[in-house]
Amino acid sequence: MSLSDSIPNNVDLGSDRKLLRALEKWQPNFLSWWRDMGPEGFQEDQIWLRTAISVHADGWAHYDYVRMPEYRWGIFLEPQQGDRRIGFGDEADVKAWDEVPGEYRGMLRRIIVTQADTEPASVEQQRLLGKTAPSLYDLRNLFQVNVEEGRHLWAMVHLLHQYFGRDGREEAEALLERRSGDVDKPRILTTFNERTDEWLSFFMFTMFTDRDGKYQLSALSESGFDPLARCTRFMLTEEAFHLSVGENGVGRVVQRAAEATLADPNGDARAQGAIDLTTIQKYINFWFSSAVELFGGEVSSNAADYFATGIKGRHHERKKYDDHAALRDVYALPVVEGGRVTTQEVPLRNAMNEVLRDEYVRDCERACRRWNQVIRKSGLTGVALTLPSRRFNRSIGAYADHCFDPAGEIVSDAVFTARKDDWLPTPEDRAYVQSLMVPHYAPGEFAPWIAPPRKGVKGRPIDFEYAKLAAR
Ligand code: BYC
Ligand code: FE
Ligand code: FE
Repeated sequence: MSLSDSIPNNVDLGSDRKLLRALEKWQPNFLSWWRDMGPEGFQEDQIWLRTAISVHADGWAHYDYVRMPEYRWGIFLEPQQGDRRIGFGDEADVKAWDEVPGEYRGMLRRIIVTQADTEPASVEQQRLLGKTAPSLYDLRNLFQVNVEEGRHLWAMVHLLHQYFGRDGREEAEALLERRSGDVDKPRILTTFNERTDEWLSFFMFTMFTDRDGKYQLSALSESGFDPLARCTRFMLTEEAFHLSVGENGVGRVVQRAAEATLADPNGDARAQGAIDLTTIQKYINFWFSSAVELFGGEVSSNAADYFATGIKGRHHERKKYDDHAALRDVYALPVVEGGRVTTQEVPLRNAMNEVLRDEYVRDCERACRRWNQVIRKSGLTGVALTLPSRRFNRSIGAYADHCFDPAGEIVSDAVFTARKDDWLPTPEDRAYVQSLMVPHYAPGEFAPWIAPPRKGVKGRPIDFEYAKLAAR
């Protein structure tokens, strides 16, 4: 890879003049999008960031101060493995594709565009958060996530440019034209149009929504389209950090909530300037139910087609499964019949969205157990956080036409409406959380609603100057 290239890469861009020119034409549009829609008010400041400069274990995490518009967004793919075979579906064991097979072009383009669209969307959703960062440490983590989502956009745009010709280039332009939350040109998936303009939602988003990203990327990293597999595999190494920001961030808010509840004579965390566990639970209910939608319908012929064609596999398809055809088995799916929940057997291939959602839910349950450990350690007893049922508060898929309580039991519309404010954040809850959003920019200082992390970034102390901010 050559760092002197205008676009850092390990895909030998220099030898493909046409592709390089196309990407160099897209680059100023990306930068102009970044200036308009990236972190507002911090573009000139020096932020201590990690930059990927190669895919090797020692090279992909290079830390230094940079101004974000000067971040080196590069194109990196995991190296090609000699003779890679398609891992699943009807063409299992056939040689993996280095080019897009004509008959799957539409499907592949659609998946890549959907994946790509989420990356800039999240940057747009988070663009105002720097103004209210609870600490320099958190500010730096936010911007690290943002520049890496920008790099993920680059990674997907490279695939569109290299493998999809003219319509790929058009899709790449359109990715810079849609806007999160815009009524006329919204982002593709609903969650990416939700407001994420305070930090509790940011931590929930990186916990729950980025985690959907992990499982979607993992499924794509099994793809028979080798460039997509190699590209998403490298994205996953960066994604791990986003997930830790979310999981630890929620954990730190939970820790403060528990400590404040204990410290207050009336057990009122809000009176101590913290966020109460009841409100945190409602945010979990909201963001978890929003993120589980991202896996698509429980019964999906799209998912069956993606699997059959070898485009999108299961999480750890090669490592974890023996039967890569998935034609014999069925999936026992809870469905509503005659007003109650019963089980229906669905051919496994049609249930692939649900199989992936199962992995995701298990991972979220693990995180929730960790947060409950934080509560127990604080000494607070008799309270615990729970994940809602995946049936709760759905508007896509098999459960969308019915109301469920957080435990997953069917309830009437009237009961749901009556209890909604107990289950989901109210305008008053949101206003309270918003009222706490006051910036803390002195090194080592933290907002009173969040506990400091256990350790800093890359061996640096917690009070390290993670950003050199101009006076403001
Ligand atoms: N919102 O067969 P169905 C990330 C549509 S996050 C709106 O049930 P399918 C990140 C669907 O398109 C990961 N529409 O679903 C995180 C279809 O439309 P048509 C992003 C939705 O196709 C944080 C219809 O409903 N990556 O990386 O099997 C920060 C029926 O579809 C939604 C991917 O998603 C929805 N939630 O699965 C930064 C991977 N769900 O055909 C980044 C790529 C479904 O009726 N995407 N629909 O017009 C996919 O693999 C699939 O498109 C989905 C949907 C899993 C999303
Ligand atoms: Fe991403
Ligand atoms: Fe991410």
